[in-house]
Amino acid sequence: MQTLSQVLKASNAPVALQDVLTTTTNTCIDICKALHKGSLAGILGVAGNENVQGEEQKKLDVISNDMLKSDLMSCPAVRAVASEEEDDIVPANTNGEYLIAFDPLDGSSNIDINAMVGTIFSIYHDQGEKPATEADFLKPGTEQAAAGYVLYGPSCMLVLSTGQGVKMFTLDPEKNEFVETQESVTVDKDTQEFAINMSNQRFWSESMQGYVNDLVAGKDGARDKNFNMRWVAAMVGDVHRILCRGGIFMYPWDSKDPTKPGKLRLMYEANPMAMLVEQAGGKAHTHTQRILDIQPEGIHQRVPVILGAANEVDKCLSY
Ligand code: AFP
Repeated sequence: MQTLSQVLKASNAPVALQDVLTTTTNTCIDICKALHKGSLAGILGVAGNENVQGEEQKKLDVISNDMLKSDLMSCPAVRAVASEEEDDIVPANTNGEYLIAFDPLDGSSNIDINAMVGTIFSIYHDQGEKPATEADFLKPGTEQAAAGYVLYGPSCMLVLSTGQGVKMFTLDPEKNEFVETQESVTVDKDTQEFAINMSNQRFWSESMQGYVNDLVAGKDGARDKNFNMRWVAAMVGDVHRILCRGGIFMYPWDSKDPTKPGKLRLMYEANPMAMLVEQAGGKAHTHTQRILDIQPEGIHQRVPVILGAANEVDKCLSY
C-alpha cells in the first residue's frame, strides 16, 4: 500500500498543492495525538469564550485551530487561511499560491463524550501582488483545487479529492503517516439510510416534513422500502458513513432562527463535503441549488445541506 506522499507524488497535483496537503495532514496527525490523550491532557471542556458564530469554544477547538493556523502560516505555498474559529481571514505568504479554509474540529460538541470529531479543509488556487483579502476566498465550490477531512475515530482516516475522484487513507501510528486504504470511493445512487436531527422536525418546511415522514413510514407509506436512521452530530462522521456505505444527510433550513438559512457553513463544511460527495458520484444541494455553484457572500455564510445518494437527493428535492 502506498503512503500519502507517494500517492501525491504520483498524481499530477502541483508541488505547491502537495505541500499544502502535506502540511495540513501532518498537523492533523498531531491533533489526533492530542485528542487521544483525552482528559489526561487537561484539554477537554470549554475554553471560556465564543467564536464569531456565537458558539461556545471548546479548548480543543482553539488548540486545533492554533496548530493548523501556525503550521499553515509557515508553509510558503499558503497565501492565507480562513477558519470557523477566526473572525477574519488570516493572510500568510503573499507569494503563496493556495488559500485554505478549515473547520479545525467539526463536531466539537462530541469531544467531551469521546465521540466522532474531525478536521474539514477546502483549498483554492489564488495568486496576487497584495496580501489576500476575504474577497479572494469567495469563489464557488466548483473552483476548489482540493477538499478533504481527517476523521478522528477508532482509526484516524484521511479522505481526500484533488478533482480526480476520492481516496481514503488510514493513519499507521507506527509509521506516523497516512497509508492509502481505498483508491476510489463511490456512493450508490440509492440508499435505505438517512441522517437528520429529528428533534428539529416541527421547525422544518412542510415539504421536508413530508419527505422525512415518508422515510419513517417506509413500506407502510409512499415509499417501496423501509429506511434506517443514523445521526453522529458531527458532519464528518455522517459524511464518512455515506462515503463508506451510502445514505442521505440533511441539515435543512428550519424556522428556529429564520434569519439563518441553515446551520452548516458553506466555505469549510458544505463546499468541501459537496466536492467529495460529487467526486464519488453523489449529489449535494441546498433546497434550491447545487452547493458547488453557490457564489459565496461571506466566509462564515451558512447554507441548508442535502447530500448523498444521487437518486435519493433527487427524491428529496422532488418534494
Ligand atoms: P459542533 O461543531 O458545534 O458540534 O457542530 C457540528 C455541526 O456543525 C455538524 O458537524 C453537525 O452535522 C451538526 O453541527 C450537528 O448539529 P446538531 O447538534 O444541531 O445536531
